[in-house]
Order: sequence, then structure tokens, then C-alpha cells
Amino acid sequence: MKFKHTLALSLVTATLALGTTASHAQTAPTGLKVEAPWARPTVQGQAAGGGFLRIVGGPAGDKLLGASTDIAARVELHTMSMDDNVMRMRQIDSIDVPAGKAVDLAPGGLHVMFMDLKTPLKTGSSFPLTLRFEKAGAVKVDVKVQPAPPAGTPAMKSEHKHDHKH
Ligand SMILES: [Cu+2]
Repeated sequence: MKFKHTLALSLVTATLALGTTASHAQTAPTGLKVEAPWARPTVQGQAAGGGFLRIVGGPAGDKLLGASTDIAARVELHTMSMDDNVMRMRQIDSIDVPAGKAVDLAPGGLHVMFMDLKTPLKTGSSFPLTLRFEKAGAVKVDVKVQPAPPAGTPAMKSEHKHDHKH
């Protein structure tokens, strides 16, 4: 079983290296994975836009420290929460990625924010984003601009979910 699993992973890596993947997933040498990066379209004059993706921690866990892209002056890490029935965004320094766990950056929760956009984000286009991790280093992904989340990713993330202990 163990051998099979390893083989499967190697095949995935090989496919990514050849650039033939259609899933927009990216795997770092540490085993950390970034899946389904997407961003909402923006209108002319809109200064900032939100980006979303799923990070799956490798065997050691990691921490997202920041990101950069050519299409915006800077990229910030944000969290969003309900405060007296008002959605508020707050900048955070880093996002923890526990070993083997998936962390969703999704509407309503954690996200990357493209600040001072140089060009509007148009549906159907895509742009490169470089994520910077503590252990995995730079991981480059291609962000697809689309109005709705890709299949299989959360449409809306509630931050409260994590805190509920039953
Ligand atoms: Cu934001």
C-alpha cells in the first residue's frame, strides 16, 4: 500500500512538471499542495480584489507568509469575520497550515487580497501568483478569474466553524 501511494504521488509530480495538468494544482517539494486558486472579477476602478485557494499541508506543516503578483502593487493576507452583523476584513501576518490538513481560503473567511490592482480582473483570464511559505518557499500558481468558486471548493467559509467544540 505504501509503495502504491508513493508511486501515485510521483506520477502527479511528473504530470505537474510537464505542465499538462488541468487542475491548476501545484505541489511543492515539501509535499505542500496548493489547489484551485481563483479570484473574483473586478470592475474598472475597483482598487482591490479577493483571491481564494486551498492549501494542503505536507508531512511537516507550514505557514503562508505572504504573496506577490504582477497585477497588483501588493498582496495582503486577510481574514474576514462578522462583527455586529457587519463583515469586517483584517490583515493578518501569516496563515498556519497544519501537517496533512487542508486550509481553505474562501469567500467569507481567509483570503489573499490584491491591493492597488493595475488592471481589472476579467472573467476567463488568469494571472500568476507567487505564494511565499516558511518551509516550502515560493510556490507559483495560476489564478483563474471566475465569478463563482471552482467545483469542490467551499462557496462560503465560516470562521466560527473552527471554534465550535461539541
Ligand atoms: Cu480582504
